[in-house]
Amino acid sequence: MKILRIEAIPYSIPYNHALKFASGQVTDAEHVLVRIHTDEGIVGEADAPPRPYTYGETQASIITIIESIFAPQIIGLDPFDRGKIHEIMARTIHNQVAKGALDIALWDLMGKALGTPVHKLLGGYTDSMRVSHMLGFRPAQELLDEALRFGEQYGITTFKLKVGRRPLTLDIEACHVLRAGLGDEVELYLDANRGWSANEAMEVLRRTEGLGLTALEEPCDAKEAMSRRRLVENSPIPIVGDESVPTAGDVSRELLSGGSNAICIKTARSGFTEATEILGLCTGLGVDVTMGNQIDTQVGSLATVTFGAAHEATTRRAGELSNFLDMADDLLADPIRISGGRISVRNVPGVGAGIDEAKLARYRQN
Ligand code: MUC
Ligand code: MG
Repeated sequence: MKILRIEAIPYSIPYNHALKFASGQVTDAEHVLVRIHTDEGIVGEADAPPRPYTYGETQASIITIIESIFAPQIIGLDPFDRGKIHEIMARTIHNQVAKGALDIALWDLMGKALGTPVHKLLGGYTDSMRVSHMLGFRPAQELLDEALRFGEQYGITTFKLKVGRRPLTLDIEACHVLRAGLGDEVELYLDANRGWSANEAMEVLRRTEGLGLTALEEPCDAKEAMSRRRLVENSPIPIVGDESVPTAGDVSRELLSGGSNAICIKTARSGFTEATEILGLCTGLGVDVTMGNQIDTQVGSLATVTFGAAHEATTRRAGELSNFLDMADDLLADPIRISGGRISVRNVPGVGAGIDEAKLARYRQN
């Protein structure tokens, strides 16, 4: 089998309300649908969500890097020869989301060619994941209302609260209001997207002591190495590396330097191949992992659950799988359902992200 053509299709779907966090906000899913076509008519697909405030990639940069750098070198290769394709992609640094989408599209292709679901190819540990929902910046009472609604409607009992605001009291109050309103059984953890200094993060941890928060993600920039290490050493809860660890090399640097003691894996920026390397590093070292959300569509969320459900270590914690619920529409022909707080993998060949072509035609931008 040979790769004939690679498409990078820009599309835009609005959000019902903006998702705001310390490093930016999202009002529209201006993403890129990547399609790898083969001479046997099998097509592999994946979603690429540009996050300029996180990785520096834009919709235009993802399309350009795929069309002008990667596609000319990859066309003609056998999609099963992933080692060759990864060697080509590694010659260009960064561009993690573009590379991640190409990798997932290759796995989708292989699954389709083998007539096997990709969650089975990756590990086949289980067939669903518990869902964690990410709450963006909002006044405390609105956050509580949203969490209660998601609990009632979808059975979700784990929430990640976006923090990193100043004054610190905004987020401290939100933590107290959520804990009081949701009760002790609900899991709550925080993600500051580098919004604070390490010392500010320490203060927040002191002033939320006793609330049973289970983790704090990217409290400050990991480049502030000394203060970050001091925070990790003194924090009673895990300090999770997210945007500081898109590659396996970044993970080893942050773990070895003491910048993080838990790791967020995101398939959107690591694909399935590098996510597997990262998972191996973490399980080998005894480091906890979470399956994170790159503010994914349903196509991206399906990729996350496909990887997450395939391994035991990634199912210990709830995966961040539900932010597509904030979108006005999506591309999947058969929408994801959240039931009893869980999302299931798809037992069809590939990843199972069948695209509704009419919707793609409506939202595509070229
Ligand atoms: C997250 O976990 O940080 C916000 C920015 C980004 O790149 O991902 C999201 C969620
Ligand atoms: Mg994060």
